[in-house]
Amino acid sequence: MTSKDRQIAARRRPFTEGALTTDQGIPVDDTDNSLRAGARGPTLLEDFHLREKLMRFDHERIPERVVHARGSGAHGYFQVYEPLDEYTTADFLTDPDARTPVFARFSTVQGSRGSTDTPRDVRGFAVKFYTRQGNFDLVGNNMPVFFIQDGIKFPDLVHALKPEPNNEMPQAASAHDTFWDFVTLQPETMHHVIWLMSDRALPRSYRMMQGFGVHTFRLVNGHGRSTFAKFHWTPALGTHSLVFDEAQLISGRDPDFNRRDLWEAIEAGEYPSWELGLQLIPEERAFDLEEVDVLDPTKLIPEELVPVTPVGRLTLDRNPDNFFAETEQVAFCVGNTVPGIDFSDDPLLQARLFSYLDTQLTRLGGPNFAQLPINRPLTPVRNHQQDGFHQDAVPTGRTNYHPSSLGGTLQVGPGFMSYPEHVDGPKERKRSETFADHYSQATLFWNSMSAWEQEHIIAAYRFELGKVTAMPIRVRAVEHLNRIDHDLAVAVAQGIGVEEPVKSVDNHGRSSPALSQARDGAAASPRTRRVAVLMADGADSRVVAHLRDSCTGAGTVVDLLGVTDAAVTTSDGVPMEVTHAITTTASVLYDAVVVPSAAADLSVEGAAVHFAAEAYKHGKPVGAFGSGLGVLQRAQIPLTTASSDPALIVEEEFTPDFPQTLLAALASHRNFDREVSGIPA
Ligand code: HDE
Repeated sequence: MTSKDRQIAARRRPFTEGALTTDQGIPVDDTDNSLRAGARGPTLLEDFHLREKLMRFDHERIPERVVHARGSGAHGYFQVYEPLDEYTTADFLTDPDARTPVFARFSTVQGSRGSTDTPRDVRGFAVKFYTRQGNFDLVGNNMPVFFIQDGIKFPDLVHALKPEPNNEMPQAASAHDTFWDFVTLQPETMHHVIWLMSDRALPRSYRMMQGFGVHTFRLVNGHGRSTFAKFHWTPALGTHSLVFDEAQLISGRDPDFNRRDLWEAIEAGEYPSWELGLQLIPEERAFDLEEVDVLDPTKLIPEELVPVTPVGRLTLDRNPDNFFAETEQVAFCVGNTVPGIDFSDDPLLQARLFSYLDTQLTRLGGPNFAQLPINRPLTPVRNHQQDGFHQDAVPTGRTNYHPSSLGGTLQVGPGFMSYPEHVDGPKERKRSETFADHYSQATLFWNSMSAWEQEHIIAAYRFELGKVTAMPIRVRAVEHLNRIDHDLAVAVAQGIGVEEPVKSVDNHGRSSPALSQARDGAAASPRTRRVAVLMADGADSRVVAHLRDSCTGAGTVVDLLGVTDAAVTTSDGVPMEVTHAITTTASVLYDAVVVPSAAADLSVEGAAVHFAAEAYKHGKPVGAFGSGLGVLQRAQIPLTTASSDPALIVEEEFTPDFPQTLLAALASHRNFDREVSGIPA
């Protein structure tokens, strides 16, 4: 057949159903070769497929979020336990049969979209509820307070926190001069800063962190009665953190650590869930809360003062189909609210009501972003909004205004009604005196920490301030710490070359036990925790299988790691596949490590010894039996402390109790007391 005949035959072929097309729907015969004048000749401008393909590629990026750029999302649902009509008319909070679809996005704050998941940072916890009355967005964080009291300071805060403008360093880190310069000049930040220095800034998993609406909101019931409310999310798996050394190592080993964790858990059917709780404060009580103005977002209301009432459950059960279309394009807005949920006069919240709607104009390229599938409410949208970039709908008819007598009039009301709060006051740029105390709650937080949590906080301040080059900033920071707690200030000063301060204020001595993560152990479970089993030739296949099955039976993930990727030859000669070679992974990607007995001596393998030593240093459960003990000895793990260390499980030979003890240790997360007894993380 000549080339002309081949052309004719090809032209006569019917188009293939489902074949690749251009954006205009034209089927394409070749997407691998551009149109050229001869096989070795120049490319022709006429090639519309090439031009379109490159044009689309050239414009794939949109501006990343100015804060919270790096995030991961998932779909799920929310269900309220009991009707909350006493407090609100919000449909999704009053009908226990309503299973409200949601999309949640978790994020870091400082870093760019491609930065690591595990910096020391606040985490965003934003949930879009697609309710039967329209979208309600709860755009919160994993810490219950915020740095500043007035939204007008937000650009200053974020400029100081982000990489410095002259050299765009450091990425995703608050440990630099401009951040500490700003916060030490703006003492209202001190409470949030101590949270940032705590392990709360290093969540083990998005599935294991709390969420908070931060501001006081207002619930309004059918009689028009308003109750102030604070929103709390409590994770079913308990609240757990990494240690800082580990978090930094993970940044190199797996920068997608939290993203992968969320994705894999959902893929495995281990659906993360959180209980929604409310702190409900009748308006009349709002002014007698000791030392707390409910409008001040740098303060929390201690749970001991106003308990958290559990009201419903959020479950995430579906990963996005497309990261960009859903996780990147989702547009949260604090102002997206439904009848029955209203705002308070918190000046930070008020500023946010502007900022979120505004930022999407640039980020999503115009005013029609609510039409994107992920942002669309489930309820019909009817209004006279017109035109603009990316208008997706085709409005019909002549009347695009209200009122009209030419037909097409839309009914208005009943609908969202703002709470008729009485306001009266002179126009002034002034903060309330009830916002003036910047230290008492930082002290409350410090007093509420366990010994190991306090150690971690001191180490974090030392690390962060140790990176600050301007000595006066370090000195100022110590002065502030001295007003929080003298011992804390002295411990930090000693680590950063600053003179120890003289005690100036007495610690008020109050604490709020609910703030400590050490208290959370009871809620913990080994489910979805990751166990590394370090394998060597000659391991007993039945013992390893028993160990693995007991652990997976309790919902943990077990990886068998070999010295290489090759299968291990077990004692009965049967090959046993390994998941990875030890050298392609790291202890920081696991929650526990076990070294079973084997004929081959694993203690001569540096990578295995390092693996066990590092896991031990990070407070993780470490177990071994038989010859596996040699690895722990070589790692200089003090085996004699096993009787007082529930996370150090060592046995001369494997017993059926071994997996149970390991699982119990995993459920308790870590043994951080190891560090207090002299081995710092
Ligand atoms: Fe945000 N914040 N914020 N913020 N924020 C944004 O909105 C802003 C604040 C929070 O996963 C931006 O769509 C101002 C507090 C989360 O998409 C922007 C102020 C809390 C997310 C913005 C605050 C938050 C954002 C950037 C002070 C916890 C990520 C991109 C007045 C209660 C949402 C965007 C997502 C994102 C402004 C303070 C949480 C610029 C002006 C307090 C979880 O609009």
